[in-house]
Amino acid sequence: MKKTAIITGVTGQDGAYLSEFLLKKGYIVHGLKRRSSLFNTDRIDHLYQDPHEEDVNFILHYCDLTDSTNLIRIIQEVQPDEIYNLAAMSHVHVSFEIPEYTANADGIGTLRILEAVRILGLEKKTKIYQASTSELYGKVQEVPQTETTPFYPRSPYAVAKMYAYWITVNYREAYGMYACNGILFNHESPIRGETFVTRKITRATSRIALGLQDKIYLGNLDAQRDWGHAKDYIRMMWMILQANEPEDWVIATGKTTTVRDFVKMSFGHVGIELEFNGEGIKEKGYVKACKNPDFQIEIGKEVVAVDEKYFRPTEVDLLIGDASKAREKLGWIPEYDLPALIEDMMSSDIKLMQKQQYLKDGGYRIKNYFE
Ligand code: NDP
Ligand code: GDR
Repeated sequence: MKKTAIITGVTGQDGAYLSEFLLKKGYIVHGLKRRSSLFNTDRIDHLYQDPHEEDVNFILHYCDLTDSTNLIRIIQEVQPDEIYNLAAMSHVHVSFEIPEYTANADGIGTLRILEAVRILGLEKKTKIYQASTSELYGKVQEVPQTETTPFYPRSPYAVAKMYAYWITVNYREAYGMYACNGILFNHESPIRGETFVTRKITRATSRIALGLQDKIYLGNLDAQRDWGHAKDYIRMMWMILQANEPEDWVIATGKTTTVRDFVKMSFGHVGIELEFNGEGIKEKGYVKACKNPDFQIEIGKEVVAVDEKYFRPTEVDLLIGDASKAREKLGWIPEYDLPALIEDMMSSDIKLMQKQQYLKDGGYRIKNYFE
């Protein structure tokens, strides 16, 4: 018998990688996507199977975490062995703009899934993975952060995720459900959303190197993050649900890097050396040297500037995780370090931007509707 899994947030970065991973393991995967006015399935188009064919293993359903009725109906229909709750309004800065929606989707949305499983009497059948986050640690209480480090959330996103974390623990303890939190530190990839800082940097670096853009504006360059590769982290989501006991797990690389150094490494990847001068919002990054003959970039050119609008009302300054428990008990070993992650993201974005350059050189431009 094939195992059946539901993945919420299937159109997101992790949803796409996890779908491919589970399909390769022989699962039947039911992906839940919310309605949008355009197709937004780019990340999973390569997995699409025509529902009219026989033996379809990848099935998409419309679903929104703010609507418990659709969750109950789909879970009843599918009777899943595993549910991976990856759907969320996942942007920390944006959560300050839409705090109520964030609480509803990220916090109460998790409750809706747990409660649907309980209402349907699937407590002993269905295992649940909750996408918890290092943002729970927020204001630094302890370094490195482990499963026992106290939480101090610093954004509406993190507060909503804190509710989701504890309601998952509560349903496990109250109803004996196999429900677990993966406390995942930042994980990135070539398909990371374009407004998260790493992808924003690798896209802009590629465009600047190719002469398509002059500079990038960023916020807090001093923030430190423990960045890993999404491919390593989604493998761990699956391992968490295969463990003997339901528990909560930290997943991290154990190394931290500033945003500034991530910028330098990305430019370094294409042979462009940067130097930074100035402080706070006056800080700027300049081209110091260019060792790559493919890129005609002027020495001394200002390519990085700070814009206050990217600062958050409350910031998380330093994240660095200790994943010893996952390493020792589940044998998790990440395959990517930060240089390998940057290599993967930069090679992908350079190719993507070369396509844009080709179109630009060919005279293509987007026209207005009324032209
Ligand atoms: P993404 O932002 O790439 O994907 C989020 C997914 O959730 C998208 O498919 C999105 O749909 C969907 N979604 C958003 N709101 C709703 C809603 N109301 N109902 C149904 N679906 C919704 O996030 P990631 O893949 O990076 O992260 C996956 C999960 O892990 C998230 O919960 C995130 O908070 C958490 N997390 C992520 C970390 C990271 O570093 N990536 C680290 C720790 C935790 P659409 O495509 O339509 O927008
Ligand atoms: P984060 O990721 O908030 O850690 O949440 P993000 O990449 O948005 O920010 C990381 C750090 O970079 C600083 N920063 C900027 N951030 C963005 N987005 N844009 C900028 O221009 C910029 N300049 C500096 C930020 O201030 C921050 O300190 C991610 C999400 O995936 C969450 O869903 C997840 O839970 C956590 O990671 C772990």
